[in-house]
Amino acid sequence: MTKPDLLLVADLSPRVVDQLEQDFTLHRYCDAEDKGAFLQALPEGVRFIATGGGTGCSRAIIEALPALEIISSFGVGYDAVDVEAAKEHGVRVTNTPDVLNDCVAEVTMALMLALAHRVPESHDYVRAGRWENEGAMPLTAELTGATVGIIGLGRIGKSIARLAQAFSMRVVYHGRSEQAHQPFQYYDNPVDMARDVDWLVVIAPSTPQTRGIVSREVLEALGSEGRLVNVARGDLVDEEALIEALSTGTIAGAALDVFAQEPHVPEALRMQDNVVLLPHIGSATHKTRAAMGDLVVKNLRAHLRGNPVLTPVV
Ligand code: 8YV
Repeated sequence: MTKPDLLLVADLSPRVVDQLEQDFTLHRYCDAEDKGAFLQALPEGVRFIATGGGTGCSRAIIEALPALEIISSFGVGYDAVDVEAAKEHGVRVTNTPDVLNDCVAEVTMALMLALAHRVPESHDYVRAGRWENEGAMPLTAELTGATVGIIGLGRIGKSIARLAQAFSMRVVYHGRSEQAHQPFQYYDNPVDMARDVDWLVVIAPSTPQTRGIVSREVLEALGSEGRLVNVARGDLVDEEALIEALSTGTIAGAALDVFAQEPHVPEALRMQDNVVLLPHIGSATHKTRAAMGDLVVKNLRAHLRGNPVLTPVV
């Protein structure tokens, strides 16, 4: 029996590709030099797409495939998938939620601990032999007893809240609306919340409503003892305003896993000494990436067999 055709829009891991090849004939759009010609040369009736959170799927691709039924996207964030186009054309979209909650929450705590205790600089200090020659490092901050304000108390936000509580932090949050049955104080306004917290953690999806939510005004409200952590998407933070706030001491520091133009990180941000910067590794462990990849495959197989998909967003 011939296998149905699947367009591989992002180059997913060998583990995912190997599994997909069992059920589908793969067309590697991700490797095509001339994308337009590649789409035109596809066999008729492509119903399946696999892609990744960073690459997503454009309207042009969706509209080039009139038989398209499902886009299975790797990653919980699906802001790079043109969801409006998918809806218009009756195409299902799935993502990979939940399986990455613990990992992203762990990386968030790693960022907070690294920034508070100046772990990267201290590590470099010892390795460079400076401890012996120059004496002790300056004193640092700690998490215990501090207040953390979470922007986006979703599934990952709640995992972060639990870990923060284990560090004896007070947790408050801002989101679209107040959630029933949460023990944490709610703020309907990010500026008011920023004013009251020591740490501001961003873990909301990128939507027209959240883009730029960490504005100049929010950074000013966070203040000279406040620290920003972003593990969501770079476009939630006004990066220009952040660079200025870090240079002028408007805030105490920032720990970032995500940036506006990945993998480009502006030099003015890289040169700050009050930052901890990671290359978008929030979910990048063997265990979590395997679980995310398996979910991409399970959604496609479920749809192929006429079963409900596991994690639909559209
Ligand atoms: C992935 C992410 O690194 O899940 C997400 O939304 O940002 C990360 O877990 C990314 O999606 C990889 O494509």
